[in-house]
Amino acid sequence: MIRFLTAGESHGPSLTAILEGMPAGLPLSSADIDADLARRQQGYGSGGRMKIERDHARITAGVMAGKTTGGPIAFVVENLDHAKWHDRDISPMTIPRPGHADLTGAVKYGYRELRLALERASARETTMRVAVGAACRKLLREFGVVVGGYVVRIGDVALTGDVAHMPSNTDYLARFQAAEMSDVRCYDPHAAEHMREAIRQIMQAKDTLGGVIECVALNVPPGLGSHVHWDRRLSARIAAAVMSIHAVKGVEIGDGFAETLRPGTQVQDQLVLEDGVIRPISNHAGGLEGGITNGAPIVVRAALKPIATTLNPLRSVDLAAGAPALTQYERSDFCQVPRAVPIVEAMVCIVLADALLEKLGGDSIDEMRPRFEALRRLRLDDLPMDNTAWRFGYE
Ligand code: EPS
Repeated sequence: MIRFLTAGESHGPSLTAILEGMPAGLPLSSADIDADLARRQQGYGSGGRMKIERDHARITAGVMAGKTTGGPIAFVVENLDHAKWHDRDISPMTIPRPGHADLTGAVKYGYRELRLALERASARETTMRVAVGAACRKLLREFGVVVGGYVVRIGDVALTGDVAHMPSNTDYLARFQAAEMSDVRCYDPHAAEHMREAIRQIMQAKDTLGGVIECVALNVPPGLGSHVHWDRRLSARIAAAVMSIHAVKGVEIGDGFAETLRPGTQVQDQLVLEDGVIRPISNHAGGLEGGITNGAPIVVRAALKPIATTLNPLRSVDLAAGAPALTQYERSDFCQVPRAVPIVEAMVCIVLADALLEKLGGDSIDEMRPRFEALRRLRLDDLPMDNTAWRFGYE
């Protein structure tokens, strides 16, 4: 339902995105988009580029008189740094940085200069993911869905939560708000202090540090996604979308890998009936069972590796000289994890908006609204069981 493309190089004149499939009648302005773009620019451990850019999305199609028309929406963000690159003579880059797309991009496209790979592979592209995600976030908000996130690990400094405690929506909203006040986007001030120190030390050591981000979607109705095909499972769609973010090397849903440490009876979310509504007593599944939303908060974690560009050089090969060489430094972040929180949120918003549109259909917000109200929930009344025997057979 929702499709998008981005175009643009890190130091080219501008970045572009086209978002297709948004229903008509959604109020949308560049201020909605810019708020998330600004969040993507902030975070301790950023490199010098963020001091240069003031990312602003110009909406050049698909929104008229303040509302979406149903046509493709186009966003343009200028690269202010382009002024310094325009018509500049470039000394050839021939030493690939391990972990970046320099070498693989050259193998794939036959580049005779590695900067061509760098320019498009740069995480600068995530600006447009965030722009598209902000529009999808606006759609989700119309239906009460809230998506937020925070950092739960930087290097070996982890936020240790109480696993037995199931956070309420209020707890999650408080976490989102507190994380936004922190320059490492961690809601716990004590852990944030240690994370900050770990980033400070890594900058001093001329190295880089990765971490883990947790993203949570609240008030998602049950019944989005499907168990019937691999590519309709919402868990798989979320994982693929988050995995597509630069430097993400792992994605977990709910307790993820930790579920393998416990027996089944301690992993499944047991059900109780309260006032005619079926409720799980825990949320180890992270809001998804059988690839379908179950109405509980969707909890997604993304593991980001440390950025590949390091001030301390790494061993590589000069492809022009055909000899061993050390990497040369390109301006970069030291720890991108705090800045990447809105990027993970954006990809989750895009997938959830897509799944909501798939479930509801409709070309306008007005068409979607009554269909949303009529969705089956976890009320016993919504789930009438025939309670009659039937013969298992096909003809
Ligand atoms: C980024 C812009 C880039 C990098 C960074 C993210 O700008 P520049 O190369 O001019 O400094 O700072 O990209 C990477 C760290 C990377 O490895 O691709 C941005 O806008 O987020």
